[in-house]
Amino acid sequence: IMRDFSTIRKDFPILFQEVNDEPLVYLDNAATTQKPTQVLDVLRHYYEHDNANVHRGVHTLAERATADYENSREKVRAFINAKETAEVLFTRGTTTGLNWLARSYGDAFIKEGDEIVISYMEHHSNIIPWQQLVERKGATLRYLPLTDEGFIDMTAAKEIINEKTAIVSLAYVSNVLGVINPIKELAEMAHANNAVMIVDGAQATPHMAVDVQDLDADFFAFSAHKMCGPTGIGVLYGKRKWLEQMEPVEFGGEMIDFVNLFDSTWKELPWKFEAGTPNIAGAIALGAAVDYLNEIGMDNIHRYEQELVDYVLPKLQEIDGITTYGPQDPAHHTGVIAFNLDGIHPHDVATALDMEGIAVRAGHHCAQPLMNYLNLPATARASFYFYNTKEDADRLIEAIKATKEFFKDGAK
Ligand code: C6P
Repeated sequence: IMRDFSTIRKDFPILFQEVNDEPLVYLDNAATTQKPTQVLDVLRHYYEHDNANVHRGVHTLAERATADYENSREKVRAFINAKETAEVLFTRGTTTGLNWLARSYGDAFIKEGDEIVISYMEHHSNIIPWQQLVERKGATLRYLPLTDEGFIDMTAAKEIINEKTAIVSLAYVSNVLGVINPIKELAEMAHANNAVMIVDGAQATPHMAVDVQDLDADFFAFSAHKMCGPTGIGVLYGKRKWLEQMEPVEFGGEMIDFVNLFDSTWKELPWKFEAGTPNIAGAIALGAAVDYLNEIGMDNIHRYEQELVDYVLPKLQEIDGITTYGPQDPAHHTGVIAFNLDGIHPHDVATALDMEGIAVRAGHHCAQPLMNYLNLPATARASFYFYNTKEDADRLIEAIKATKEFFKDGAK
């Protein structure tokens, strides 16, 4: 049975507070989501009952911690439909996953003259590791252009992804434009040119069902904190055939098999990549977040968020002097909505909204190349999750209207 979205808020105690004497409306979910009691309880239970280091002790607590940690890996495997748990690496988050790839896959496979293809809508985490890699290797970084509504220009993509391409690395969902990129089709284009497809799943995994095999992604990175889990834990999925050929990025305890004086050997997958004491509690809580999301159902979450967008985007577009970025048709827009108000700096918009208890982000959203591409210094951004409601949307609309009035009067 489907959970009733109107009662789901009860799972998130943090939402029931006042900010600046107004009930909080949290619309900064693309930055990080809130955590339900179901996840917080697991975190607390772990530290109160099972806390021990993993993979080392023979004592009971260590066995429990290890079993829970590895059980969580299995939950994540099923959640993204990876073939085997050996392909699921725990990281600190999306940024760590992409950096590991640039170091490990990049060092092993990228040669001078190779081309790495990203797009203008990428987050800095999916730009800078590649800038650094091409500099080390004498390779070239290329950018896929976007259409006016923020879609990847697929005609240009057909030319830019070619026999020189070694890596295509793209966001599944943009953290600014709210578009979903056609990763499956782009993966086919990459593979037709013997390139690997890397997916930045940070803004997709929390909001829709992900199937890494169906996408035919070679690698897929995401963060727990954007999907009801804690900060400091994330996942890098990779096909076994690549992970086996790659060297670990970090070395030390937990990841070794034998250590001699002058050389060492590594454990098998996935542990060879997980040096040092991992974020055990975080991984277990991520497993709890996966359970929680599964109970609601990723398809239900996707559908519900789409209903919110169908409701709020047209109302936003009706406001005089507003510009919303990304697709103008709500059917093609996710719950990440960047916007600007004529003549008011986005930071002032965010501050004014905060005075009304509404949390949105303002700035470049870690996507400066995109801001330059769109000729914008910054935007405000409201981003929705499944615990937001139409009432939250109404509060946002009213507060934006009030902000406009305030600045209009203030300017007189
Ligand atoms: N975007 C936002 O407010 P980390 O920080 O490693 O968990 O995730 C990085 C990251 C990578 N790719 C995309 C598409 C992202 O949106 C993010 C994080 C947040 O938009 C914080 S900058």
